[in-house]
Amino acid sequence: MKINVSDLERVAVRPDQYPEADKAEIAFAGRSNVGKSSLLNLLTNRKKLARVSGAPGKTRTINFYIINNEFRIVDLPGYGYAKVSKSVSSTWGEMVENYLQDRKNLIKVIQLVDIRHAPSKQDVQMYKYLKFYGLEGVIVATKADKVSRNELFKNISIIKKTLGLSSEDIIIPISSLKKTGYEDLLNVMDELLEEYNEIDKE
Ligand SMILES: Nc1nc2c(ncn2[C@@H]2O[C@H](COP(=O)(O)OP(=O)(O)O)[C@@H](O)[C@H]2O)c(=O)[nH]1
Ligand SMILES: [Mg+2]
Repeated sequence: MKINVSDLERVAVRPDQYPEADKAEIAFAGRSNVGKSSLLNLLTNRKKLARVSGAPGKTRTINFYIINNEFRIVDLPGYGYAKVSKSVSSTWGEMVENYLQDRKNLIKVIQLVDIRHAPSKQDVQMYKYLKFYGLEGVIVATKADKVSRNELFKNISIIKKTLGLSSEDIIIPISSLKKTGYEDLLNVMDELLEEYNEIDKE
């Protein structure tokens, strides 16, 4: 798959603000600062589609990007930023939960984790949560340029173990800085969309 056209279609905090559920959606989730915006920009080949931030915790909305006029990439607000207040973090939970639990056209949530660190408690919680909704199974290990080749294999096995990945789950190391690994993710997304369209036809 090649992404030729992409645009921010909608910014939402409540379900009544979501765009119509007429197109397949693939969402991206991960803690603040994991590299979600950078990855979206890499996939869409746009420098400033999603805002890359040095200060974590800025995105508190669900952003819907329309891709090739065919499907959507949905940027979920980042979790796990220490400095947010209790009320902000409960809004976060409600916002994400609302979206995940009854979005009919949501086909998968790509979960991002930093390749340098063992997944946090919240990463593990997120994986379990996605599993509950049947949306788990594709993990991106971000910032792959920050580790050596040896470390890469070692850290991937730590990530698999800590999250409790199954043998069918896919984990893809990507560097947005070096622009490596993203073709594998685009292929996975392509397959997911094909599956969805096949089911749709039946
Ligand atoms: N070295 C390196 N830094 C990255 C990579 N991806 C993101 N970053 C940096 O990590 C920080 C957070 O990135 P951002 O995309 O805004 O993360 P988000 O909060 O998850 O959307 C920024 O300083 C980015 O430049 C990567 O692949 N390699
Ligand atoms: Mg971001």
